[in-house]
Amino acid sequence: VERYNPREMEPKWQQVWDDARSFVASNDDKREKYYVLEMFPYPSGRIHMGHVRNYAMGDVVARYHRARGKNVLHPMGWDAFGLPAENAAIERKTHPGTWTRANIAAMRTQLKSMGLSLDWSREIATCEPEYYQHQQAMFIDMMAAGLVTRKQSKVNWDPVDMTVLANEQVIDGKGWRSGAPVEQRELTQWFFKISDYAEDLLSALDGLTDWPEKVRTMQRNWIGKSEGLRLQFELVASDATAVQSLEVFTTRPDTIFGASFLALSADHPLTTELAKTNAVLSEFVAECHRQGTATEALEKAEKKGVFTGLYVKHPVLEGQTLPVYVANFVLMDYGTGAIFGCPAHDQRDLDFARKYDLPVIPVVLPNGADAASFVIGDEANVDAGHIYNSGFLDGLTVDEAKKAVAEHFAGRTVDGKPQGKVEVNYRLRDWGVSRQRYWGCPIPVIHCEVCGTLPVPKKDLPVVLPEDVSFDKPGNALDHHPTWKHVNCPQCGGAARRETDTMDTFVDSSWYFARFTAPQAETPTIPAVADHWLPVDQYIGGVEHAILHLLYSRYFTRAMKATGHVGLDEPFKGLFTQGMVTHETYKSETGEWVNPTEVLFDTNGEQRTGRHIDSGAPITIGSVEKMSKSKKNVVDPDEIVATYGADTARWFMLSDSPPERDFQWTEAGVEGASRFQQRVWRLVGETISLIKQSSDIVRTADDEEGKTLRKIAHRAVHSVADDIEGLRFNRAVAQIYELTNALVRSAGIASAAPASRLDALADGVERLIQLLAPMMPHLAETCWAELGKAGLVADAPWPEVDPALLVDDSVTMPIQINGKRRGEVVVAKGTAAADVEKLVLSMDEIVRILDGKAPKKIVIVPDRIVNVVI
Ligand code: ANZ
Ligand code: ZN
Repeated sequence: VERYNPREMEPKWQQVWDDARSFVASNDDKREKYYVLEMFPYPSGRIHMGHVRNYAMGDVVARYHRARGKNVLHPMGWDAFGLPAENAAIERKTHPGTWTRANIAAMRTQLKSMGLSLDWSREIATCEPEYYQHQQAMFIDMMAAGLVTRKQSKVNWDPVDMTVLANEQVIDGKGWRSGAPVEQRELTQWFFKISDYAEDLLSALDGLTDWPEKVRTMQRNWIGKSEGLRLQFELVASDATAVQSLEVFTTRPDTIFGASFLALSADHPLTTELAKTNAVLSEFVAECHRQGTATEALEKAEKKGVFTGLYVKHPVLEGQTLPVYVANFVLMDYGTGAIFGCPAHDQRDLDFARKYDLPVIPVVLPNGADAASFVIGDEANVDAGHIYNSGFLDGLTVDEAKKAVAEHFAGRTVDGKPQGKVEVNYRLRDWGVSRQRYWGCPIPVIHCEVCGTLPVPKKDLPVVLPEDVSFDKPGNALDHHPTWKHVNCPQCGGAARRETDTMDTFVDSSWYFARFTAPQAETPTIPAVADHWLPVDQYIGGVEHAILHLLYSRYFTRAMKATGHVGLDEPFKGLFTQGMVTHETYKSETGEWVNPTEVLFDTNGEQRTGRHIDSGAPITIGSVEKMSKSKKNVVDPDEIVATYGADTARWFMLSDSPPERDFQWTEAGVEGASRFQQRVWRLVGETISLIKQSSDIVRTADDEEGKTLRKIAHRAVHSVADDIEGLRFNRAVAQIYELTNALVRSAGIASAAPASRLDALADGVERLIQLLAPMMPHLAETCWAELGKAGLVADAPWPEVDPALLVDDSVTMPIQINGKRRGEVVVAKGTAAADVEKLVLSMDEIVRILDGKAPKKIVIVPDRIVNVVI
């Protein structure tokens, strides 16, 4: 048989599917719907192996459910706005749009070469007005519904990129792209009031049972609900201020007897007041501002503070006072911007107390610990236990004490306010969506000095980005544009100014899955159509989006519901987060990273060494790392497709390690996948020639061999379906390998009794091709045609399974000849030794080994093993 040639067959089938519109989904199809979606790519220029893995998985799911008779929606688009386009424009002196659209074209070609069953008729790019005008319309609807607000807010300002950064874009106090130290600035920003939905977003997580628990936990922590107490502390009268009380928020009122100080945020109103006359304090406030508000930075920074000179009365210890500090780890926009510190039971408070020599009073005794000998060292004790050193709380559990303290303070007042008030707090902040960048969706708002801030009338949408922009000056090119922002006020007609902020690109990706349901509609969605397709049944993507993208999408879907664009809350029913693609790393003698294609390997026993392909210089083989340009350990999908074909790349990607784990790309692995492809091809060829040779033979019922093969095939169909539904692709692959082995063995012996075996073989091979079709679709299509089957395997229904054949009533018995394993035989459970003997002696392999001689002895342990001595 000729070798299978993927380079020839893959483009051919891609064209056939395209012409047949095989993967175009109809909005009015009566069959059950199935919506599978992979997170759409950012058009950076080229697809990488992470994309290949992501899309290969999604494609298996899509093709499988199509075979299962469902109306499958599997679309693709581009997350096309964002900073890299602007940076590229500056570097290459092109327009961000030119760069982005060229990248999209290149990546589309790459994706098409993978043979993905995508409905390209629904393709969208978020940078096109056809898309973002609807986002602008929804922004206006959200303004009208009170979901949007504009407020002054402290922002992380990147002085190099000249833009606001989200907290998670600040790493170690530096901008994630520029690496420049981030500054704090007060800016008026647009916000989506996501915090109004905090409780709903939290409680609905319980219903998302098809999501990884890990992701749900991350979202819970991000929303960060805490139940606590607002506590009033009475200030000891002072000349420095007229303020008489301070309010703190605590989640640990049970530790009140362990309090040793109060701390205010640098932005607390009292701090601001005191700093006016206190130079040390005002310098410290400035230092806090330089430090930033990113959670990560705060946690790492040394805990520091300044004593204000003020004291408060201890609320439960008559006659005692607590000093009031300003501390860098207290945030203004959480709780009340003030805390009481209990060093024994909070790590930050402990670090602070050690630095400023404040008392450390343990009040929670861990279960099993001894009160006399228990001490706090460098680690605060945050474990459960019983309260002690605490007057009326002694002996209570932490939870009991929390209640008791709340009750104790409930009836009292300080400074005319209730001394204690139970309160629920969320860590989730409102979503700041303003970005001072050009390449984003313009916020559709006009500022008029007379009428105020007004939405752009819908009839004037879209607010299109101007084409003629220059990036000579840093900052927002929209703001620098000579004419764009000047506009007449829609209300009074006077001179007004457009909003020049654009939306965070996370907004673009918060509803694209809904747009795919009606991508050409003149409204953002056609609600009935969106509600038909949504939720996405299976969403697949990287775990790096576990928090923001998924939370924003969940919020935005709620906002779309509130404004009548969809009728549901949760956009993604099933979520799967795949692991990363990794590769060995290589370094030259001079310590430079070397790409895998430049390395040749020598193996000497266990030892594997590398040398440079051109110079022969030794190369050090390093650790396995996530593929990254900086370490040069990337493998280019294009090269793999050109060398081995898309099916091989897909098969290898699916074959190894559970899909949620990291996947190590190896040259040996892809070679193995390629050999498997040829093996299937040969099997199909042999089967066809067997069928041809025996066309005049009258077929009879299956013999034992045939029966066994049928069972193996039916079982494979059953388990592969099960594994694909459970997204255990590596196990599905293993099942297919096993079936292939059985079929190859069977083909080798089928000629011995074609009348009673060929049917089972042919049927098994046909099933194999169908099982392969979601994973190696081009090879499957080629084999399907070769086998003379009508139509496309892409359209063929998933093979039926005969439940009777799934019952496990057979056993595999190894055959040993002179103590060496030489084969195996599958028989019905409990088959008598004499019958097994007959079967074994009739097997082709055994006949060949015996070479006409009779065996000296045969020992058979029923259901276990066959021993032949010759
Ligand atoms: C006293 C106390 C004693 C606290 C103790 C903790 C342990 P979660 O649970 O994350 O909501 N806190 C309150 N407001 C703060 C702010 N604006 N900036 C920084 N820290 C603040 O955290 C609530 C706890 O974090 C509160 O409970 C408070 O410290 C601190 F053994 O009060 B606790
Ligand atoms: Zn006006």
